[in-house]
Amino acid sequence: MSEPKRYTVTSALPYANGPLHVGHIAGAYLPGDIYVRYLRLRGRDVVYVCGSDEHGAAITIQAKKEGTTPQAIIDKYHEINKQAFKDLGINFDIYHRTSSKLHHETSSQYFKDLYDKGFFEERETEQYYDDEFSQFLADRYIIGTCPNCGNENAYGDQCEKCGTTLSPDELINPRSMLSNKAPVKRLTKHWYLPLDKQEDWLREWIIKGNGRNEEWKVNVAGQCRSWIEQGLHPRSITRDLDWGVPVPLPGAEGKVLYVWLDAPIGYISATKQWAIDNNKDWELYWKNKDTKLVHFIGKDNIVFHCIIFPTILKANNYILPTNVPANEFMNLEGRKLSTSRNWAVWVHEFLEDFPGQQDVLRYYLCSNMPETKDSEFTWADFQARNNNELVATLGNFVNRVMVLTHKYFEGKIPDGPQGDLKQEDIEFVAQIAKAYQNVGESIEKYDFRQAQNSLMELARSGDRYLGLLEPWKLYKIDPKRTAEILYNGLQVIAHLSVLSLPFLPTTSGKLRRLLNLPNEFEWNPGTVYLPTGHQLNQPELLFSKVEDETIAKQVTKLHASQPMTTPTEETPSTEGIATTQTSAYEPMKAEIVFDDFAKIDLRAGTIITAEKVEKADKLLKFTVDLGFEQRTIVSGVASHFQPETLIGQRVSIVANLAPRKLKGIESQGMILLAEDSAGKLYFTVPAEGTPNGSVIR
Ligand code: B3M
Ligand code: ZN
Repeated sequence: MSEPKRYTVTSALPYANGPLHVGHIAGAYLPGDIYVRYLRLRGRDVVYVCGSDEHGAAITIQAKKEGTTPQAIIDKYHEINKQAFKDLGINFDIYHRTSSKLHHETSSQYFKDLYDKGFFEERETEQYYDDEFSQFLADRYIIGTCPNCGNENAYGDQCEKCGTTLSPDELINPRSMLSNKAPVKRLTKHWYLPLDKQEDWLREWIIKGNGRNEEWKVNVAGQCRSWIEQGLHPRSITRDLDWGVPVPLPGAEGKVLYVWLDAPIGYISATKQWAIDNNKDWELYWKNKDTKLVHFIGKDNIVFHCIIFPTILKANNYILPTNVPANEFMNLEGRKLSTSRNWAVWVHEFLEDFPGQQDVLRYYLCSNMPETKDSEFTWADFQARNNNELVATLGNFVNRVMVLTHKYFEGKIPDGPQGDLKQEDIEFVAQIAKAYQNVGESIEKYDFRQAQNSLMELARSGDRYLGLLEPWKLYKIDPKRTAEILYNGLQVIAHLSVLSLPFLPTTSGKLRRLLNLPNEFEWNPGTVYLPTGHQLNQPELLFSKVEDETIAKQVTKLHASQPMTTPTEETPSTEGIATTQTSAYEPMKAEIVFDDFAKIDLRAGTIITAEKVEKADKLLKFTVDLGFEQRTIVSGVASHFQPETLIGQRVSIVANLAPRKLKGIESQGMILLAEDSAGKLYFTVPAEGTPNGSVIR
């Protein structure tokens, strides 16, 4: 595509069944927001749409859990999430709702148009039914064992443990989410999307890339390829449910559109509402071939955005996505983020605990975005990034220049260099153009971590420039040179205020205020924002240090949020919904003979020292007393335990494991830990009184 005339950018519509956590933000919202803010900065025509996904079993099941109605659930979480996005500076043009009248009309008409074209197949099949609750059991209403990984609590549409997309018939030992009983089968009629007939063009478009004008990320292309290569099958796009968009056909009472059919159409209805509110033509944003469509999502939504939605877009002559830059997942302190297990950093709680520090969260999530592989949120890393990068580099550079300009030049922009420029000035000023180029190129490649790093590189070069020339020592002997250095520093700060806008919008605004500049930006390294004589405002700190106590509090809060006995799987347990006591056990390993076992030397011991390993988030270093000797053992458990609580802990260890070096420390053995299916760790403790060094066999 030559330069697109306009952009339609979407971020996945979050289910309005719970609050947002940092994993959601890092996955689909922060990258979308950075991308859109950047496009705007460059003067492009963009609409950025999002909204609440308010249909499907995700909502009705949550309503049962909270003992209320689906309507109450969506009203509650729609508001909470809309506010959280706003407070975090995620700047949608519209945050719509799929329960709105306009969306119901739009998705219903969309279905109707495809139906009239004969696009669907109608089938009567036997489906699972709960006699006790008189309800068909689709999607999350049916649970059973995943045929892929053995997880006993996989849903009828997906196994959350291994990520496989499933259909109810694939579940082993299916049971009803409502009664916890084995379901019966009943005949019911549904409409199917014949994906098998779409295979040819999907192959051309996705696998060969013909007709696409951007490379897709490997994780995205790979998932699509494996779907297509396993053979596409017709998929039912209606459900027997009383919550959703009714199927607009005679004889379809009690049936609604499948949530994954109606939700992506939510992007279109959101655009329509925005167009009505802003006097725009929505069709240009969805049907004009000069429009570039980009979907920001998490990896669990790939097939819906790359295969199913494009199929129905194409059938109604809409444009297809140019790119679907899906992210992987972000984990938290060594475990999978989980809403139902309350293992999360909630956005609204973060903003309460760290008021006004939304940019710090944005910065940390961007620097750690799971772009090509899963990443890890740790509070220690959050603190380090804030203290070492935002405070010590960006904040420090800006503050030093501001303070010195006030001290020496009454807060007015002093005279810049005249005539022949010094080499260090040429090199420093050249960093501005380089930063524009690198930030722009990386964002256009959806490489947001790298883009933010290029922004910080400009701040780092500012810090180095000051460190090298030390204007605070120079003023007495050479005020003219001091003026030049500060002049250059100030020009760089002005450009930092532009380049930081996509990533750190609040900070960008603060910088504009400090510099006494209006919020009018140009994407141009040559723009001189600060002429000599321009008056600055008083200096103010941009960022503040996050103290150890603050971090310790957050870690404690996270662990305190865990129930005493961790539920084993994502199984709700409230009235009306069956509780399952079954747990997901790891499959057994292959049989071994006694001699295999006899090779392992297991001993009882006691931890006598425990400390963190520097520059390794996950590692703890222990000294273990084995009676006859003491051993150093390094173990990857730092996110599970506070080292100081482990002194005196009895342990069982593998004493004859070949030594291994971890972060330069030789680990002489292994501590045995049990892990439950939720990822929680437990020491395997020798019985009280067992002397250190005793052999375990
Ligand atoms: N609500 C699934 C999810 O939150 C779904 C996304 C819809 S995007 C059209 O993961
Ligand atoms: Zn599975």
